[in-house]
Amino acid sequence: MKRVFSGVQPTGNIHLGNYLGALKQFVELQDDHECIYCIVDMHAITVPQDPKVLKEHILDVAALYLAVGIDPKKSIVFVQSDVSGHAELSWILTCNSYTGELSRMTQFKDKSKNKESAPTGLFTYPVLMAADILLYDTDVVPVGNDQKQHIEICRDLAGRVNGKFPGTFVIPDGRFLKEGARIMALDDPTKKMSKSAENIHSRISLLDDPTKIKKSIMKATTDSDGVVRFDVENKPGISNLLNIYSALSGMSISDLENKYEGKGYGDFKKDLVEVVIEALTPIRNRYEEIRNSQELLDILKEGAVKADMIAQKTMKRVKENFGLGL
Ligand code: AQP
Repeated sequence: MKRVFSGVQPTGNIHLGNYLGALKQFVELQDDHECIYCIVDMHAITVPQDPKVLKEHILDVAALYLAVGIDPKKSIVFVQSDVSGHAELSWILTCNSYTGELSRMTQFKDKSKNKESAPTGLFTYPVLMAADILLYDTDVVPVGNDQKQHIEICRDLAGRVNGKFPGTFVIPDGRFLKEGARIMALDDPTKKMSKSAENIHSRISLLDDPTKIKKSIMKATTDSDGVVRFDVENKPGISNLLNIYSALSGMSISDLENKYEGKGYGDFKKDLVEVVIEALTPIRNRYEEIRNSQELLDILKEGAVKADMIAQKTMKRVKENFGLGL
């Protein structure tokens, strides 16, 4: 069985972008892959975090993993900082990375824009992400397509190390979906939907109640043309809503275009509100059941033990190949 690894940062509540770009794939892959899903809290501290809030967000993301359908009997679910191999391997990879390639990462450029100096952790974020993936001899990494560049640098780093020390790493492949691969912000469809954006109506979080969902969708930026048609270049707002509608309902974009031919954006948005509420209600209900349970803590504890066993095996091989330790 091929091994799958992926993670989500506990930087806020998971939104439709995270769900459609990444989590839906996590669930689909469980049946015929060996899956490892992580809550990447060490990535979260690349920007300042309130420790109490961070702790809550770790549990929120863990509960949402389970609520969307990740099954701890099939998949390993754990918190990144509970397995020390991530930080260890990250340092070894840092010593094999170059400032030039890291400066080209668009996520770093975006997050450090207009700052005279940026946190080093933000700069080396892709190296830690490469360590996360390579630590588990991962074959497949399901992510949204905003992460394409990070998967590429992970592959480059693994290939570079293997060039010096053959057989050190398995070279992973990214897995990107077509629909939902990149969900854009509702208030500005030129930017990706994000957990940390200030405007709460820029995103739909999986825990939003029906009133909030309705408000965010009805307020979503569209255009003045009034035709429901997929055209990312000229109609990014409507195209983004069509993407969401299609990914959640299973209807193709062209079927949706036909369905709303001659109808205005009002009708289209009203139906989309229903589709989103129907998809998210069971997730919210399941989340409420498990968020404060002992079961959740036990799953994370057990997951960390299992993940650590795999990580230690890899670290032994890596350290031996690099000539580290005794
Ligand atoms: N808008 C998006 N569309 C599709 N996929 C997305 N992902 C994130 N945003 C979108 C995918 O979700 C997974 C987890 O993302 P993450 O939390 O590790 O980091 P991120 O990409 O930085 O997500 P956010 O929501 O934008 O968080 P903040 O605001 O904290 O930076 C990844 O697979 C990602 O591709």
